[in-house]
Amino acid sequence: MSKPNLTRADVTPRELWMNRRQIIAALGAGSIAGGLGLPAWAEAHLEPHSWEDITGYNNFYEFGLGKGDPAENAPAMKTEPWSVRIDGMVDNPGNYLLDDLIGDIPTEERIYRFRCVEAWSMVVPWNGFELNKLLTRVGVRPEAKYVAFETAVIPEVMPGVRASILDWPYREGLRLDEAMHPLTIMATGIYGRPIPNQNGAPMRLVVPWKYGFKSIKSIVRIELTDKQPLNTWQQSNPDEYGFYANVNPEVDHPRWSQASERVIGAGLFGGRVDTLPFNGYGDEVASLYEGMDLAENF
Ligand SMILES: Nc1nc2c(c(=O)[nH]1)N[C@H]1C(S)=C(S)[C@@H](COP(=O)(O)O)O[C@H]1N2
Ligand SMILES: [Mo]
Repeated sequence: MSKPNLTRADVTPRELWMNRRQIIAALGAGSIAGGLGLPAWAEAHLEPHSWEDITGYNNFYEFGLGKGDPAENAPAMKTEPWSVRIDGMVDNPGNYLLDDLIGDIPTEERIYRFRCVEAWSMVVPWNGFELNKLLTRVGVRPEAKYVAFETAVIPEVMPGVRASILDWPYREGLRLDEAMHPLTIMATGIYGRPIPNQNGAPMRLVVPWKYGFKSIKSIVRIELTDKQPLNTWQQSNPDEYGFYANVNPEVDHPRWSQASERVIGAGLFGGRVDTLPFNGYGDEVASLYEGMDLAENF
């Protein structure tokens, strides 16, 4: 991964660097994040991390526990063709080829801070589309209250699956209003390139105000349901990981503080910063949790 004495410009191809400058200029004009606007602190930290950091330091336990394991092992996964099963409380259930499901939905760039429950963070320039577009397309029935997701299970190329580290498939879930929120995206690219396998190709969820484990990778099933889904990390350790998993500096993990985070990368952008409620997206999402005790619903 990145070497301490290099700047971003040194480790990133010039065309990407130039794009980043343009992105920042665009941010000033308020054209990112669908016009939602971003808090001032976010602009200051919105310099995206390098391609090397984003694609070389990963959590994807199907491919191993080490941060470098996904980059090493995930390229062996075949992502074309890819099918996604849509089922439960939807008007148009079925097994869809990914291209048929999302092929003509336009993608846009979203530069989001990404905060892992392990207390590290990065800034990632995703390419993707709002999940609500996909859900609207398949037709959510009125009785649906939650969305449940599952990752592919391909033991031949997934050493972590063969080693039974967790109960596979990896599962995640959102309340329907969280899933429909304009900040919630399906990502299919990073830096304008197809999303690498280690980051969750060909399509992964990104929910920027929640801990990273909610952002499930390499999705093969989306189910609309009226029951709160049991997500993999809650299932494996309910005292440490909940369903909501909203970034919250005031609720510590039982084994470490969540008050601050280590920004991945050396030099200019490395270091520790305070963690913000909802990862800095509180203006947009805090109202979703009005009246809820977020220490209890961690
Ligand atoms: N299927 C699957 N999705 C997953 C994970 C995983 O192990 N398996 N790890 C989660 C965790 S803990 C984090 S922090 C993010 C990491 O995403 P990144 O590697 O793109 O930074 O993916 C999440 N999605
Ligand atoms: Mo994570």
